[in-house]
Amino acid sequence: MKCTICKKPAIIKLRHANLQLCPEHLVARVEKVVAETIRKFKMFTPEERILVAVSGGKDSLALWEVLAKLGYRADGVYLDLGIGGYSARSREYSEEFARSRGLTLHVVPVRRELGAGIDELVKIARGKPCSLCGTVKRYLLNRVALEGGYDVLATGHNLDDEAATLLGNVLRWEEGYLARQYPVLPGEGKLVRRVKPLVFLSEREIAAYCIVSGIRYIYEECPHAAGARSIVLKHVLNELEDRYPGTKLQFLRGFLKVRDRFRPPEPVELHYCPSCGMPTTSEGPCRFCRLKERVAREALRVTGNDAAA
Ligand code: Q46
Ligand code: ZN
Ligand code: ZN
Repeated sequence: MKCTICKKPAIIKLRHANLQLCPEHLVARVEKVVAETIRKFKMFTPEERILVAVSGGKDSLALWEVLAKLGYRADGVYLDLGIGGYSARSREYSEEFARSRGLTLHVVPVRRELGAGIDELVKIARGKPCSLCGTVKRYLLNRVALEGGYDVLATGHNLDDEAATLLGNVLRWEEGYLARQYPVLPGEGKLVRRVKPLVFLSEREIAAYCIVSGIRYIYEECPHAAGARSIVLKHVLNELEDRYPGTKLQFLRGFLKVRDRFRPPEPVELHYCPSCGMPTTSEGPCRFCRLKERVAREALRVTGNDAAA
C-alpha cells in the first residue's frame, strides 16, 4: 500500500477520504483538518488563551499536540475523577505528555472540590455514573477555565463521538440537544466558550497520529463506559461505515447544514447559583452544589455513626 501523495509506504487507509497515507502525510492531514475547522467555525484567534480538557486518552492529547504545534497558546486541565486505578493511570499519561512538551497542565482532584470522587459519588447519590460524572466535569471545567482567565475551553470530541451523539439525539428527536450540537458553543456571562476542533477526524486517524507523533496515551476505557448507550451507537455506526465508507462524515456534515431548523423548545434562561455564583439553568443551588451538599451530609452521617459506635 502506497501513500496517495508521495508513493512512500502508507500506514493507514482512510476509505472515507479516499486516501492512503504515509506517517508524514497523515500528520500533515490531521493538522490541516484541525486548522481548517478552527478557521471555518471561528473557534479562536492566535491571541486567545485556550484550555484543553485532557483525559490522558488519544483525542485530548492529540488535540493539545496539534494546537501547540500550530502555535496556539494552549494549557491543559486534567480532572482527577477518582475512578479506581483508571484515574491514577490516565493522570500519569497526561502529566508525562505535559512534561515532555514543556506545557502547563492544571491538575484538579474532584475529591478536593466535591468532597468525593466519582466512584464514591455514585454510591452516595445512587445515580448513573456518566450522568453524575458529566455534571461534575461540565461544572469544574467551566470553573477552572473561568477562574484561570481562559477565553475558550477545547475538548477532544472526534467524528465518531459526534456522529454517535447525533444519532442518539435523532433517535429520540431531542430538539433542544440538536439545536445545541455544534462545534462551537458561544460563551455567555460566566459560561466559557466551548469548542471541538477534532469533530471532522475519525478515531482511527487520531490514534494513528498519536502513534506516529510519539504520544503515549491510555488505551483502557473508563470502567463505567461499559454499559453506556454511546458504545452501542458507535458500534452501529461502525457497521454502517464499514459497508458505506463516509457515512459518519456525511451524517455530521449534512446535519450541520440543516441544524438551524432545530430550535430549542424555549430559550434557556441562565440563573446564578446562590451558593457558588456559577451559571445554572434552574433557580436555587446548581446541581454541583446540590451534589456537594449531599456528599457533606453523608460524611456527617458516617462520622456520627462512627462516634456513636
Ligand atoms: S469518565 Fe465519566 Fe466518561 Fe467514565 S464515568 Fe462516564 S462520563 S465513561 S467520558
Ligand atoms: Zn506520503
Ligand atoms: Zn453552585
